[in-house]
Amino acid sequence: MSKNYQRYMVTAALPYANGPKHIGHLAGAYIPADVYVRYLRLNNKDVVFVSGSDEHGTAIPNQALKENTTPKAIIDKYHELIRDCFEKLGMSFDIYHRTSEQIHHETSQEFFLQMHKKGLLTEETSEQYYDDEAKVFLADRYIVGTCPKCGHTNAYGDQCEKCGSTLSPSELINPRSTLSGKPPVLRPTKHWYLPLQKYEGWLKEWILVSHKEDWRANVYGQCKSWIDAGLQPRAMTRDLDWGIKVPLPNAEGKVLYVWFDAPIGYISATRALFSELAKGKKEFSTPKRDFGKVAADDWKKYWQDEETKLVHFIGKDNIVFHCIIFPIMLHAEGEYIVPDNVPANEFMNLEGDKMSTSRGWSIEMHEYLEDFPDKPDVLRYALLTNLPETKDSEFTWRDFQSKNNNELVAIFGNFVNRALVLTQKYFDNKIPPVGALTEVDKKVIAELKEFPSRIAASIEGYRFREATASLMDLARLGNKYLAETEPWKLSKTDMSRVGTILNLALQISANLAVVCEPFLPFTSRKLKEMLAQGNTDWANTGSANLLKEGHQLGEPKLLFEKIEDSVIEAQIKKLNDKKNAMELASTPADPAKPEVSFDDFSKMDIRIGKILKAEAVEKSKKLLKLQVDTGIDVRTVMSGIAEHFSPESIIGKQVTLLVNLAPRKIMGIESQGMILMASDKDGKLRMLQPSEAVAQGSKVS
Ligand code: B3M
Ligand code: ZN
Repeated sequence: MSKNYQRYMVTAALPYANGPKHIGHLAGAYIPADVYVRYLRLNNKDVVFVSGSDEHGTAIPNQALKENTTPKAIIDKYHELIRDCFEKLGMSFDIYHRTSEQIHHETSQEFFLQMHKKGLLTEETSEQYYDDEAKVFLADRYIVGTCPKCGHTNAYGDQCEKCGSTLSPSELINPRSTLSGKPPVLRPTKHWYLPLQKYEGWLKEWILVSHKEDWRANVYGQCKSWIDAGLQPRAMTRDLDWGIKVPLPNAEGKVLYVWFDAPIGYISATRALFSELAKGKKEFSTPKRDFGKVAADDWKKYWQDEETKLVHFIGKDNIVFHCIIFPIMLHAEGEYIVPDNVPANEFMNLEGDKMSTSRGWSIEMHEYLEDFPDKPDVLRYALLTNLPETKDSEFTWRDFQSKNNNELVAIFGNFVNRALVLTQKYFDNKIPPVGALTEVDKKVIAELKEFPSRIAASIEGYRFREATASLMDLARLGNKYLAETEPWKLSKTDMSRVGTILNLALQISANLAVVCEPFLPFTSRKLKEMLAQGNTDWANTGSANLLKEGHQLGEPKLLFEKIEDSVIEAQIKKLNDKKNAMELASTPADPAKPEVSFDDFSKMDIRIGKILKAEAVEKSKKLLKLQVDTGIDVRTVMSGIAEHFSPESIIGKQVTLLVNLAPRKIMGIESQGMILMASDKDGKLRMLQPSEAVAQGSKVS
């Protein structure tokens, strides 16, 4: 902030292409980054905005295993899904790249080689877990065992998902490989390490001294505790068959550590962008920017020139990589600049619980877009007003509804609509002239003038929540102005006064159309159409003279629409249903009972019978009294299924029953056998029936 930079390089974390991404990710990195960049572009700043898919690391082959397909199929599928969602939500990346691209492999390998050549990496051999049967070294995620902290029997080598502890594979009790199920063995393996501790002095000066004031407290605090705890050498390579090959001889089977290559992905994305621009292949999205002739090498200005302000937008779980490890790489390599700021967000919870795709407690971007395809801005707004900038925040569907109905509709939309509809009614849809100004008018003009710089200061200080609140205050100002001046009451008596009021209201609307663009880009476009307004720079806003007298307006339309309770209730139900279904799918089946002999088993006489009669049993919620034709006889069976089946629904159905179970009295009635049912993990019962009807009394064996 202190320095006046010539250009900006803005990055948003590269999401793993191993699954859909949820709205917590949007709130963490993407929406704030997009607001920032759109704001810079409105100020005609030279800015490049990149993101893309992180397609390496064990997350990808892991998911391939789960979906029974190849890593390549996984990255292709999820890259496309995520890219498409981002586009529909208005993320204005100049390029959304992929780390599987050739140019990225080359860039990362060159980077690694350069560090190697400069002697910045050390080679060390250590003992790591190896699967003798699968013949591979096991990444932490491929080792499971008993958690030493809580006793959970399925903890991963890097983390126990039950108690949340961070673990290392050697801490697991009874470790076993997820590939073969066998206990892994320790084997020596060689890797290349980055001695982070050597850069402690530089880091202290750079972060702890230089950025004490301008970095967020949460980011600064995390960095400080890492540095204070003392840094250790960190392996920059892995034994894995999915990733970027280590470009050295004798490095068979070794790939670059995903956190080595992923951040370099920002650089390769920029390279790819400029190589396309240089070929004239791609339109640069910065409006009004004169590039002159772009050379493929121009990417270097954005990464290697001190006059560039580099800003990384990320979530808090990525802080150490973006504030410590990657900057050390950039600094050590020698040619590169380091970030000016890393405005990382905390997490956004959902309806009182942590957001999690794997537990089904999430709103995935594509799920939102399927249900609200015409409302990208409503989500942007609901998230922006609730960003976890200083602490974890929470998304609720009720809050989403209220932000839409009580703010976007009732304030923003209502104000603009009144101004436009009245102008259409009284002034033939043309901007009326301004007459003599009253005190109220002068006050509103003075207040309007303040807004753009106030919002700008918030954005430049990475306080996007505050910026969004000010944006809504500008709409509020307009609403209040109309409420105070009541032009609809003056149409009979003082048309020139009505004209002045509407002129000013439309000037405020035109300001809103520009200033809301970073936050609500789709609304901005719509509003500009309604006002028949061209592009205006941020610098020219704050003026009550954006639209000239006599200017012909477009058709007024509604900017936002009310969201009904039923829609919100359906979303809450959908969320709960998804979680329950996921829980069911991930609950392991009960372990097997102790072994029995064939003789034991063959003592049981199991038959197919037909239910002839079924009736409720007085004073019992659980029991039904059944008459069953067993083929041998017709008998009475008392069955505890009343909570799962109504009597009418099972009459005439075939069932499986144990016919030689000793009779016993239940609620005073003798039960002569037992109906067999499948009980699901949630306790729900389902009938066991032959796939086609068979004669009553058919044996089951
Ligand atoms: N893919 C982790 C994540 O998606 C990682 C970020 C890389 S940023 C260079 O949160
Ligand atoms: Zn545990």
